[in-house]
Amino acid sequence: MKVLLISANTLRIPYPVYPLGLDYVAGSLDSRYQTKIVDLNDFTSPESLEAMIREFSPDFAGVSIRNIDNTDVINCRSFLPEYQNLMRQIRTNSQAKIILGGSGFTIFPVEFMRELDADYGIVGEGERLSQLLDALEKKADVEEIPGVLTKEKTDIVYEPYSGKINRHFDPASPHTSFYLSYGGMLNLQTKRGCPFQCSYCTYPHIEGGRMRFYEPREIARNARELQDAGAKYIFITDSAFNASYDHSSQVAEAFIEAGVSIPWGGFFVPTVPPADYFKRMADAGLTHVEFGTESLSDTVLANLHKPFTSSEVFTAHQQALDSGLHIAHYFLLGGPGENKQTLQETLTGIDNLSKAVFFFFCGVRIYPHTALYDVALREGQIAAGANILPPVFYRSPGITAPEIMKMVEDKANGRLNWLIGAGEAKATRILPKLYRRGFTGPLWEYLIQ
Ligand code: B12
Ligand code: SF4
Repeated sequence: MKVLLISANTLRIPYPVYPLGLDYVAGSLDSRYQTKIVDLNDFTSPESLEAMIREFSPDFAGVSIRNIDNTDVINCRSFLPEYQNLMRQIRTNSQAKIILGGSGFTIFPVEFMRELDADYGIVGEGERLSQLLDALEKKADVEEIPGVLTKEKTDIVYEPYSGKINRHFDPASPHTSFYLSYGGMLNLQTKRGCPFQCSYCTYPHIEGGRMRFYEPREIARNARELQDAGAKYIFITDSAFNASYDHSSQVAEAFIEAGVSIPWGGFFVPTVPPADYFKRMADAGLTHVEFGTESLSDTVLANLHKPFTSSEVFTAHQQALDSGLHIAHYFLLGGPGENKQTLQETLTGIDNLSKAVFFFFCGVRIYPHTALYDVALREGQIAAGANILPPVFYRSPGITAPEIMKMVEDKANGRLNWLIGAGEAKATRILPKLYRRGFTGPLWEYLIQ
């Protein structure tokens, strides 16, 4: 049996992202299957992709759907037409049964099954592919497998995967070379799940609300593999790396023991860390901290169900700064309770966050399975059962999106370290040039003033 796993994500903003999920999917399949991972970033023309599909002649094609759109309220771009095109290419060049999966798919499984007319889908963790293929081979009932969808079965059983999780990383694969030559960034997961319940966030739904940790020494071994393959930077993809201070500290210690010497970064919650936490992280190679701050108004933070207040943000920021780290804060403006006054509190509060980059998203996307979805439903902003695959953003009665933009732009006053929207314009202009010149890592630190 031949299984072709395709990463369909060609977005290069802010930089191309190594398809980590497919390493795990491939790692779950045993040697009975001839498995090949391909990445659309690696193909220079549609013809070369089609020729590869014909030549490999897969029995099954697993398509990884990561991004739905760029989640930019101002300049929104959907990737659905590209996925539809890929489906046509697979269908016309092979007899493969097509199986969808990935984080974007997991948010809107029924919608994607319909829009892409796929044969099967797997919601959540792709390790279940081996169970699905097994069942198909034995002509058993696939609908019994949690997370599996068919053309007929559209009700979904969400259940975290409890079997063995194994990453298959191939340093010699063509797509690994692509990422090494374009920014040098590879990625790593240290656990799955987020224990917090921020009202707008999809992560606990995608990965589960309970943290499931990988063994720190095993993660450090994986990190060494990436380093030995030539990675110049590692992004830790956990929903929030410091959601467990214990586990993240153990990972950092294991990095030191394993001789991981390349820089790394990830998403952090701006809660107050234990003494010396950031210092110990920096000793283990952490260079970039990306805080999911969202607001500096305590009213808005409470409405978004964030697990911290603004004063904790200032403390966490200072400790990271004192440890010599590069810091970015993400802001999500326009949620429930946002008005001119709360926005002003946020913009004024930013004056206390020295030497950082600020990413502003001026509209909160409504996703299913979130508390915000229920708020929007109650407020009549969306109708029950409405198709929200084309993005719908929450509208705060207290302020409009153009008013938010104007206030942020006025305060930004052209400063380079204030990036509004997905930052596509600035990123498209600057980043590819720097990567071509051999710069590596996320590079936003160059914007810090
Ligand atoms: C880390 C991360 C980032 C980092 C990535 C850094 C890096 N070098 O890796 C950064 C900050 C750069 C980033 C940027 C963006 N991101 Co992001 N990101 C994530 C995050 C938190 C984790 C992704 C990840 O790697 N997970 C770990 C791997 C192992 O899991 P996985 O890929 O999901 O794979 C598992 C399953 O999905 C499944 N699976 C995957 N593929 C397949 C295929 C098959 C066939 C099957 C059966 C199963 C399967 O099995 C895997 C193993 O269990 C997710 C949220 C989340 N918690 O999932 C958002 C997420 C993927 N990002 C999202 C978005 C929108 C973006 C941006 C477009 C934001 C922006 N406007 O700039 C950019 C796009 C960047 C790009 N070039 O694609 C969205 C995508 C959905 C959507 N709304 O469109 C997500 C889901 C968050 C959200 N808002 O809901 N992101
Ligand atoms: S926003 Fe961050 S901390 Fe909150 S639920 Fe999502 S991943 Fe967890």
